[in-house]
Amino acid sequence: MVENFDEWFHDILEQADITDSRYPIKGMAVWRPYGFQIRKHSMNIIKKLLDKDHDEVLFPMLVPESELAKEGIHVKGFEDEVYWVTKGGQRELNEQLALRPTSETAIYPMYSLWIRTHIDLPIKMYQIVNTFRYETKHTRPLIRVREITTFKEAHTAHATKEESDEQIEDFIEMYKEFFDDLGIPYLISKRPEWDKFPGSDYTMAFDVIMPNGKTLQIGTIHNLGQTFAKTFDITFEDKDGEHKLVYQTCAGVSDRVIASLIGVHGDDKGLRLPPKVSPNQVTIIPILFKKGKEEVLAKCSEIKDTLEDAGLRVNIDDRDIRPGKKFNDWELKGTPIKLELGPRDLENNITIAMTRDTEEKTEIPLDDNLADSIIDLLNQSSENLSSQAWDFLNEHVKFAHNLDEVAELVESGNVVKFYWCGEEEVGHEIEEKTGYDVLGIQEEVSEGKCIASGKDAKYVALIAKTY
Ligand code: PR8
Repeated sequence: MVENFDEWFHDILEQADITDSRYPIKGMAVWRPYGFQIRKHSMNIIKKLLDKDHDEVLFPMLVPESELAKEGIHVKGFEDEVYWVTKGGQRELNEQLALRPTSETAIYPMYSLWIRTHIDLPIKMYQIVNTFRYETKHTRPLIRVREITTFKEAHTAHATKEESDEQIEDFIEMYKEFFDDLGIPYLISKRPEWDKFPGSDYTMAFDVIMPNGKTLQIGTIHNLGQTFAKTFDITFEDKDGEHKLVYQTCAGVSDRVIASLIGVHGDDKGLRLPPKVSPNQVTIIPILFKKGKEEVLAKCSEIKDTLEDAGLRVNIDDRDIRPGKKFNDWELKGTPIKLELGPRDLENNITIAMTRDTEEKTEIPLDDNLADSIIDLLNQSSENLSSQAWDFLNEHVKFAHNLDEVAELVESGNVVKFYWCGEEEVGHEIEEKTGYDVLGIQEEVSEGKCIASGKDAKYVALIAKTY
């Protein structure tokens, strides 16, 4: 899998019924039922986190050209990626309409209408929608798509700079909680100037290391300062009676969350899904013979009811095919626990639980503690997937003292930390010489020399091969 991760990833999406890329538009795929459920459970986690202090909204998908064009730097960043609607039926439109590549220019003109005084602040809103980006780099399902089907975007406005800085910290904590829940390990860094979100003051990003050593950006948090407030005239009357511009932030995750979930936990046999997002947390596989068939099936239903009453998602695979084939199928689909029940188990009043993460078999008595025993196994499975993934990430972050070492370490599948003077030109030089991308700054330092300029280092930064 590690040897050819991209092929593995492409195949598993089709084999495990996640998405179907045969849809006849490049960069746009269909979510199939199994994939849709993984997506739904994952989004429910982030929705729950956001619902604590954000309001969910829904803005139109089309943005008038005049609004999109207002913020110069922002539109420059997206001009090559926008899809345009130019006709309504046979008629040319008076003004062409953009399919939102992101929704700042749809949302902020309305913020300008809604925000009047300090009482209206802070505003914290989010939506989960599809956005469109005409990506020119090689498209890949879930990783680089032209229709981002699962775009969670949050947009906040505040009275003071301090509050907006706190909001950035809050988003970082929220994303940590979200990715921790999915067992997805991450590196957090401040993007270099040349890679920040168009129109932002600065960008904080979460990256994961995929099994082949390439990093994938899985979440971004942008401090927008007052740039958009100036452009869209978002002002409020403060307590002192003065009219002031708001400070803004926004934060986004995309389909890449699902890509990383699949990538970091999967193995040669297929998916390994964390119980929280697995469509089925327990799959019951009856072992049927002519004799005792009805009794076994009845017991399977009873077990299903018991586990469902305890709040678990359970299915019975009673397809008329060999049990071996069922085990393989559910291994591929990554169901966390398979429960096997045959006539002999029924006689002994036990079931055999097989956990996908460890591939261990445990005999579980069919008594009043059944649900508790299963829940224990599921919790262990979550923890185990998460700790395996974190171990992998931690083992693949190395420190390099010179550019040769950077190349050596990145080529053997690592993300590399290095001392950097922080100068933009030197950053570009490092990227050009190595052919890799500077992810961002991890921490400020007062020791060490820059690996490219030899000047005093200001930062420890990260460099990697990226998606
Ligand atoms: C914003 N505005 O838009 P961002 N396929 C899959 N995922 C993608 C793609 C793509 N083609 N392009 C970007 N992403 C801000 C924040 C509202 C919300 C992912 O930010 O441009 C990025 O990796 O950084 C990122 O995690 C997220 O979408 C937000 O995109």
